[in-house]
Amino acid sequence: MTLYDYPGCPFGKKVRIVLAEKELSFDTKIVDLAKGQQRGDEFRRLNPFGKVPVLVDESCIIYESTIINEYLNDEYPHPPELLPEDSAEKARIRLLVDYADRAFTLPAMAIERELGSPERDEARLAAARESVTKCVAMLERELTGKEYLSADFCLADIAFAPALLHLGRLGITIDASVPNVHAWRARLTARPSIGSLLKLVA
Ligand SMILES: N[C@@H](CCC(=O)N[C@@H](CS)C(=O)NCC(=O)O)C(=O)O
Repeated sequence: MTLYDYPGCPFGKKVRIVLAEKELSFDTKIVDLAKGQQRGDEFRRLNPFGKVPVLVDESCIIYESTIINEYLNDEYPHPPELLPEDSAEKARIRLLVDYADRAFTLPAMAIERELGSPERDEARLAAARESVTKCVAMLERELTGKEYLSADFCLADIAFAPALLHLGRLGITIDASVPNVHAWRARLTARPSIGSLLKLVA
């Protein structure tokens, strides 16, 4: 199995967590986004949209981190099962995964980009911060009385993890004011699949 990835890409990290949870071995191929390799014909044959991550599992080529993670969970069903069985609960978890990508990870990436830009767009920065802050408030409510976003650790916990680990670097503090999120982050970081991400080149 080969994962096409770029260091620091939160969507690649989302896939790496599932690969680690399933104890699957894989090779990594770095697509140099800074050099525009994602726009080359060779990579576009794998993903016509020119984005990492892409997973190649024998003859199967998959892009979009959410689809890759669902594939891995279906194809390698040995523990842990990362989606609940109940259809309604499964739909709720899938909505949370989608929400994590759109309302948390992408705005977190926008904050990082604006903070590092010499021509910072303050309005864009404020909107991205507001989205991430609202998301943290939603998570605080969602995690009341729970260890994870579903009864067991699941794909939604995984979808939030990469950006969650880097919020401090973006000036967003997860502290005792959001005790459920604070405890959840500690629980997630204690899992080897997620704790090991902290050592990856950010
Ligand atoms: N929705 C996609 C997003 C992937 C994505 O945005 N990847 C970024 C790197 S983190 C990328 O490849 N960007 C290259 C480009 O847009 O040219 C997923 O979940 O896999």
